[in-house]
Amino acid sequence: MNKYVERVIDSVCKKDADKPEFIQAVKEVFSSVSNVVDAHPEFEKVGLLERLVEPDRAVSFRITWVDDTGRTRVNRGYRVQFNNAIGPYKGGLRFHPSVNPSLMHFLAFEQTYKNALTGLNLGGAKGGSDFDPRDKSNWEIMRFCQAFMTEFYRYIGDDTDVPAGDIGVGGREIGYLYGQYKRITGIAERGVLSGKNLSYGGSLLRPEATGYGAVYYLRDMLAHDGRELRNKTVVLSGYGNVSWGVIRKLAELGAVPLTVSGSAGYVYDRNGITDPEKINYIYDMRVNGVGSLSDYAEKFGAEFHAGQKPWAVKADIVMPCATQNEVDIDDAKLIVANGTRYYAECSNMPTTNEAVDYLLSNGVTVGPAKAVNAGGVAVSGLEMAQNSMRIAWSEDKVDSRLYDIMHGIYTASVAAAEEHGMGYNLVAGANIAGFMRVAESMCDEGIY
Ligand code: 2IT
Repeated sequence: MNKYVERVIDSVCKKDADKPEFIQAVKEVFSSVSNVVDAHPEFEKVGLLERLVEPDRAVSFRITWVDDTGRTRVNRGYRVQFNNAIGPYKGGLRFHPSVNPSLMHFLAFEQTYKNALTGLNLGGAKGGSDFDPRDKSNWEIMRFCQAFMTEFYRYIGDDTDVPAGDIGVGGREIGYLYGQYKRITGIAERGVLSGKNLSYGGSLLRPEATGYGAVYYLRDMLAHDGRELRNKTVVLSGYGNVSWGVIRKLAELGAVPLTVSGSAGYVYDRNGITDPEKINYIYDMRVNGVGSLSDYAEKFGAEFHAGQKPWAVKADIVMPCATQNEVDIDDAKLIVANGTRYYAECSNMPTTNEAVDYLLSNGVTVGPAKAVNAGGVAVSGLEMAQNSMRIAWSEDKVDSRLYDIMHGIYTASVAAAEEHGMGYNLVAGANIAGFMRVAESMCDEGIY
């Protein structure tokens, strides 16, 4: 590996020893760009890599709110503004008990390269809170969002930093956050948040965009080998927004999604999760909190496997859609043993580095998260564009732009890996293509 790359990775391992997810992400990106750094000795002169592993700023703040019983509750909020070389900071907010500084650092770093890959002018950030929305009432969610924004408003703006949703943050939460932002600032600045509902400036297809984009990318992965999605079986995890969009598009294109999962276990539906009744059931579970995965199994004659992940189920394609590090080396061995040929990461860093290496060295085509799931933030970028022009595009227009962006990411990744002597490698290609865009902008903008 390039000596400069090695040195910077070593320094991150020391300086950020308390941030394991961040270290994992830095190693993944930087090991892909070693050949690129060899070819650009000027990067070391301007301290490019040292600057790329230090966020512009990371804030944490107290969020105080009152629950339905009148008790005062305190949570911690975060925003890591990692890099704005190519545009305003952009990235989701996650409300989940697992949120901590390591996860925020990693997600904001990852977002920087993902956003660069879209070809839009978006910098990288991530934020959220350790707040657990699961057992909260609607009014508790509203008061929490208002309390969050009461501190958070000072860090964001439509040309500064534009948050959106992520795990635990959807249209309802974005609405409450936006309402509070407007109340504090007195400005109907719609472009300050994306993922808004349609009623006040959201974009058509933003809710579907991450899942649809992932399937467009997957289609290119298969087309590379002259294959089609029709009748291919797919194992996926999660039952959230990403899984929902993936399942809808797979069903539309004639593929057969077999599984969904949650913390309680997974459902294996041999007949395929393809009819609207099944898909709507899963949607209602998440958005309206009705039903459960075990009830799904009973209602639709499927199997429920309590306490397990779905990776033992045999399928042509695997698409993790739930959360970070949900596929480890033992899971990767199951996936290879099942004869799976295509693996598309839909959640952020679902696979440990060791598991990715195992899949790649066993001939599985791996689509990396920062490319596969970039459709969500891409349509957030399109939402910002519509807001700034004060118009709303048709669904067809958004969908065709989304398709073009995903296809562009795929072709740019293939070309970048080829160009740097790494063959057909979508993981390395995405890292190189995203990295080069950020690196070039940073070199153009001077040392700071
Ligand atoms: O991980 C992600 O890319 C997101 N949660 C979406 C971010 C966005 O700004 O739409």
